[in-house]
Amino acid sequence: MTPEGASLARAERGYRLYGSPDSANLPVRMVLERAGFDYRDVRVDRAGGGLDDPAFRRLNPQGLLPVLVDERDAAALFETGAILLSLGERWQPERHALPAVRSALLAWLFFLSNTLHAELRVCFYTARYAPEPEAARALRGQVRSRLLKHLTLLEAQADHGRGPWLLPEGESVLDPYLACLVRWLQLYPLDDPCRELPWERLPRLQALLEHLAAQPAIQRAASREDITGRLFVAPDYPAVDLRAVTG
Ligand SMILES: N[C@@H](CCC(=O)N[C@@H](CS)C(=O)NCC(=O)O)C(=O)O
Repeated sequence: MTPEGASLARAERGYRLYGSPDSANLPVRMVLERAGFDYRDVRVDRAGGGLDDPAFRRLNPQGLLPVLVDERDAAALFETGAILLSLGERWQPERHALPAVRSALLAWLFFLSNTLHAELRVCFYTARYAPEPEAARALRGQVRSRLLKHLTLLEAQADHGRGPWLLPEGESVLDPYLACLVRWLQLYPLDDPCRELPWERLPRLQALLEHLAAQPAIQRAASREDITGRLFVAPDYPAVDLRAVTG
């Protein structure tokens, strides 16, 4: 096989990750790096209308990041939770096959996706739900107190005494997803981030986040999105002009 043929064959076995710095593609990238899966990036120009591009909408009709295309069969997956489930099944097949572990994994994955992530989106895009500034401020305040209650539930789940992961059986796709959600809560929206979290009431989550942030694969994923410095606890912004990138 020629070198060109070899690299084509490699690319065909891998994934294509559609994303933008520090967007919902970040936990997907962390799992891709952690699992050692082959993938390449497709940068979507959020500020330049990339989410409305007809070719992108054919991959995700919602026009949201992330999208992951499996180049083995050209199948496109959207929704962070669905993508993570599919990667987790390939990365840790035994864990995903064990009924008791699978139940906990699915339950917490859906909680992260349809409760924590969905409510976080209300904080990011509050004007879509409450166009008046006063109402928007009040709504964001209410959602934030709910988010803190959700973190308390996650703290209790992490209190199993078996290590710094959400599941007692060990690391899973849940940990990077949770970590990125907690990161974004502290950083976005840019004009009203929630910089102070009550870490004294969240010691297990803090330990989990610090353990994850120390892993080379997680740091590699972050730096591929221009993120360096603190990742999850009192995190730093990416080294890009976010207003120019996200519009
Ligand atoms: N439910 C979606 C939410 C993803 C999401 O919020 N993506 C953001 C990037 S961080 C996005 O594309 N936002 C553009 C918009 O809402 O217009 C998922 O889990 O994939």
